[in-house]
Amino acid sequence: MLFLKDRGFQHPVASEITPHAVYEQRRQMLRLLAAGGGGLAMAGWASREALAQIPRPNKLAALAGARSGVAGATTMEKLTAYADVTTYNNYYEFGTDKSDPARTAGTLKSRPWTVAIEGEVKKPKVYDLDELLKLAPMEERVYRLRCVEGWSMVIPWVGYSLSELIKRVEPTGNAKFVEFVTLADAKQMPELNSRVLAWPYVEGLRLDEAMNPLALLAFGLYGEVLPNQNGAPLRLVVPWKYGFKSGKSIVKIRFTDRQPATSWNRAAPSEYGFYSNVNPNVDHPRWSQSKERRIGEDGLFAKKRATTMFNGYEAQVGQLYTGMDLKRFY
Ligand SMILES: Nc1nc2c(c(=O)[nH]1)N[C@H]1C(S)=C(S)[C@@H](COP(=O)(O)O)O[C@H]1N2
Ligand SMILES: [Mo]
Repeated sequence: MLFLKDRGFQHPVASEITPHAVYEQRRQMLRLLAAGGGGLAMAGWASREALAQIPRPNKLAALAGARSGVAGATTMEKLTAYADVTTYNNYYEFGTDKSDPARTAGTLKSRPWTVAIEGEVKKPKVYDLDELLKLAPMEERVYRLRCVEGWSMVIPWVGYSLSELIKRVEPTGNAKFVEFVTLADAKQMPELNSRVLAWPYVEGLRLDEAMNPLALLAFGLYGEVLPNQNGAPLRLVVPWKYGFKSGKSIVKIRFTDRQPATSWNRAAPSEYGFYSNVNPNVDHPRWSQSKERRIGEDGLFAKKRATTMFNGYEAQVGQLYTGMDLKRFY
């Protein structure tokens, strides 16, 4: 704070600062730095303080993460407000309206929790959540999340690369795909009796996609454990793919030699393929994918943003798809 003052920045008195406002202020500084506005001392301050100290909304248990060293893992774009991240959700097990999960997911029991690792691995194992929380150092990653419906958010996740877990269970030579199975319990999830999707919600990745360091096993956001509606206690975040590839509340990870049958692909195969990479050049059969609405920017004069190839992560993941026809493998 003092530092900001010394540099002549305007800021409110401490008592008026919400954690989110402090966070935004620090990020503003980082953007200035990135634009060449600061010196070396500032850069040191920035990396030590600004991204590693995550102000919390003070609702849930703290879960801190150090700034990630993974290339491309932290966008400097403005964060989507915590209130939006936690009240505008897709979690169909808790209702299909965006506002449903925040209201109804209180019944999700996120502890005790286990994740079974099965299939083509040398070390199959049922991990307890506490073991997973200590498996690798927690990192903060600020990812864009782009839903296939045409909206996006910028969210500071806390977690570590999925590859950390994959390395430890040692996939066999037959492992070509990874299947993610999420919780399906009618006692905890009000919509499980509905036929919207085939439960459990299943998603999948090719093994090399799952090994890409950007594929994140997330346990928290905004410096706290995940709210239930965002997929407590752990979920996947695959930032270069449409949001539905990022399964919430994962209970099983299965390594297979065959491409998994995923829930959305089974529900509407012509609309939702296995790959589902964000691609402004391949439209959804019923709507364009070339633009997106950033949640929180939906005022009267807000312009839609251009959707970018692989959601802006092309430098990091483009090589995974060399030679593939992305219109065919949508
Ligand atoms: N189990 C489960 N995971 C899910 C979904 C779901 O309905 N059930 N919805 C997906 C979709 S469509 C999106 S856009 C993201 C939304 O994540 P968020 O609510 O944390 O922004 O979660 C994905 N993961
Ligand atoms: Mo989505």
